[in-house]
Amino acid sequence: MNRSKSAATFERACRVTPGGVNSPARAFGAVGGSPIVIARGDGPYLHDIDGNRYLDFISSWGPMILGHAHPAVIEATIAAVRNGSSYGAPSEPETELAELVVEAIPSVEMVRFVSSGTEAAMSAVRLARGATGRDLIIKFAGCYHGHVDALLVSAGSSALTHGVPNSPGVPRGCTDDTLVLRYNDAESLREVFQAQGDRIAGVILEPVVGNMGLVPPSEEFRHNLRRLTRHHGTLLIYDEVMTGFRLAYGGAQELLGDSPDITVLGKIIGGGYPVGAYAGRTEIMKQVMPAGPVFQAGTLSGNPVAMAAGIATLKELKANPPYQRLDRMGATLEAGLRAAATAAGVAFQFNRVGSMWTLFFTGTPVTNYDTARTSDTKRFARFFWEMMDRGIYLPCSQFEAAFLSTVMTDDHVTQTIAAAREALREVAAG
Ligand code: KE4
Repeated sequence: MNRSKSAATFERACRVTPGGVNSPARAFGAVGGSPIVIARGDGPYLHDIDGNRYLDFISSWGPMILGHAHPAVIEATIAAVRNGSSYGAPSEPETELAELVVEAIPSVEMVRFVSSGTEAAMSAVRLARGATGRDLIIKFAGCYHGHVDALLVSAGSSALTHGVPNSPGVPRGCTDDTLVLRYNDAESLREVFQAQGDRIAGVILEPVVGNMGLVPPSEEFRHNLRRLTRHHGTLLIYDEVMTGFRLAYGGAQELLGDSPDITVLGKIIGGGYPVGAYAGRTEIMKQVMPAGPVFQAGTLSGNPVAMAAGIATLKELKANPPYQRLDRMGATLEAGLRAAATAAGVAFQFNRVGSMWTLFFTGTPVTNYDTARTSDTKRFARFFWEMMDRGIYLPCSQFEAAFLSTVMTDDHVTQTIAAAREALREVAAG
């Protein structure tokens, strides 16, 4: 495929933007080569500026569950923008979208909108600390909650590590009260709560992980999370930025039958526009200013155009729930990719929940960050480019989830399996 215009444009971008991108995940660092520059998206496809078309499994890292340029979202945002783009004052769409979220998620009675998942996760952590009067926060290695100082901590090799910043610019003081545990490790959870449960403000996790590649939670892990947090008065925070309205209309918590204290949202609730949210029971959310003392604010929070996109997206998902069909397509894709990897003779694992999936290049079952990191990332990079050259755009890292969208069809799944069969043969040949 000719990608010369992408390469030239990326070089230009590198002169005026760090790394040529506005978010590191897009820079193809994990797969090598030069990122493709997108001209437009339509339905299940992305088109680059060289005129190549790709079946899109990145889905903008999750938001585009309805595919690109969905007519209902276009119509809603054009109508909204004709009324102006930002008022700095309350508007009805904010309340309409909040009511849709409250109606969708039983554990949620109140919602505060912000402009990104990072902002939502940061605010949720501050709320947990403010509401409990405690400082300690638990997170899990391999889970990502945006670039929140307190959560940018390195994943230690042991079951429990004290937060050590994993980025320059994060002072040690920001992570001193962050504990990092191994995902799906109920034993270390029990030990930490036994030792210092009454000091822990909150536990934050991805209830189904997308950010180490797809990793589902074990029943034991989830049961202990809810039991221990409830017993010790710690707030359980489900970061559903990726899984919210993706795995079920009520998110991973609906699919799993869980009830966290605070839910963090983003991506799909903005329909491709900048929206994040944190939400929970009234007694907790009423701690947030101006109702309560916990400070949080934002110029473009509840932006009317972004709200219109979110409302159109949720109304479409509510009116025509795609989840069973997405799961069926996912199962067909899984069976096909498993067969292709087996036929090629490569060591692999395949993890999937609904429309989120990851093909790991390792012979070790992937249940946490340690096992995810046994993957052969060089093989993944080769697979990524072999698929790109066959018009299939996968997430550009072994440690990301791929997404099916509602505008994909069985033919798209068949096409993807056929491409993977050829690509995996090339990977196996080395
Ligand atoms: P944003 O600040 O990027 O809107 O959301 C941060 C965030 C929070 N929580 C979860 C579970 C997330 O997946 C994310 C962001 N996800 C990444 C993809 N792994 C976004 C891609 C990027 O950083 O460019």
